[in-house]
Amino acid sequence: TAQELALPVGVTLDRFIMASQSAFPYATGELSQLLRDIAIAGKIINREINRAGLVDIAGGNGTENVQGENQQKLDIVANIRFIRALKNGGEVCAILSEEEEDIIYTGNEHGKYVVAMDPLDGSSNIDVNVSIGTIFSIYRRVTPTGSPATMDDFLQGGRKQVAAGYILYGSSTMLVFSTGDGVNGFTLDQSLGEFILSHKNISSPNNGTIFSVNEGNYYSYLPSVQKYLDNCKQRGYSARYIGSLVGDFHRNLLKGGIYLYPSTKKDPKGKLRLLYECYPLAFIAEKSGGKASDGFGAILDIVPTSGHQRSPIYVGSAAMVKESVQP
Ligand code: P6P
Repeated sequence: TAQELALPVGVTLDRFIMASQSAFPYATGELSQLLRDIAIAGKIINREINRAGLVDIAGGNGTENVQGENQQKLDIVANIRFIRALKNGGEVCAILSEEEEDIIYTGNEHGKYVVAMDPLDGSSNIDVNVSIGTIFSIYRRVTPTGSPATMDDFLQGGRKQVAAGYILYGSSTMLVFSTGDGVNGFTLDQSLGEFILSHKNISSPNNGTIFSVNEGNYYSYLPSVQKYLDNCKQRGYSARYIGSLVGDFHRNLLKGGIYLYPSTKKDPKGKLRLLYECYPLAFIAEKSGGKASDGFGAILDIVPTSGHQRSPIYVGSAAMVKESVQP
């Protein structure tokens, strides 16, 4: 497998992809190219984010996205940049983005893949300089190449993802992804403009003492969730919640912990989106030894019915997720 490849920490993303590619002769290289295209978009968005304080693009621009949320200008910039990178790369025939209700056609009707993405999650944190992230999920299309993609290509279910991951724009910028064989993290070397393998074959601790949840919703949670949170506090666990999913998820992935966004009175189906937030992070969680549940079963086993549907999510260290969803 790619993990057995003698790839030392420090190799570039390109070198890693080429080595992994040779480990999978059947892979014809399109997915490799697609991952490179995502990395390119990440570098461009990283540059825009780092300028956000300097150029007047950080503030809200008055329009609303499909979520009814006030779009930050960087939301729009990130959405445009990702679409352009995937369009130019040629491997992707269609995109489903949090920022747009309908499928975005790239014109690459012979592209074998579709991508569901949240181009910039947690974008309300931009103005206050909190880490934000891009989340992506990749499927091989099921409709015939040469024809326009349909929602069938996006509603295949979490276990049909061929790859998924995120880019975290934090104290450093990291690309973390899996193609189904382990999870690897690459840190952007700004001086080289290269993603460098920094976290090889990430294994998420089976247990942890960090819980990430919006305590402000405590009285709106089910009694079973309240009981779990009470147990965390009685055990003296650390509460860590930065209001930015990718940042909270990534810290818990490395250190052990659980992120919960249960159903609330305001969001009875949960707040987070299944296709481009819950599925990709559940994929990363499971491929690194963790778990992801909607409170009833594995997130990846949820049968999707619409592109922007929401789901409750309990994701992170396996033992913590198991305990958190006990009735
Ligand atoms: P709340 C950001 O809007 C987001 O989608 C996630 O990044 C974050 O974890 C969550 O919502 C925060 O939601 O309701 O706690 O403010």
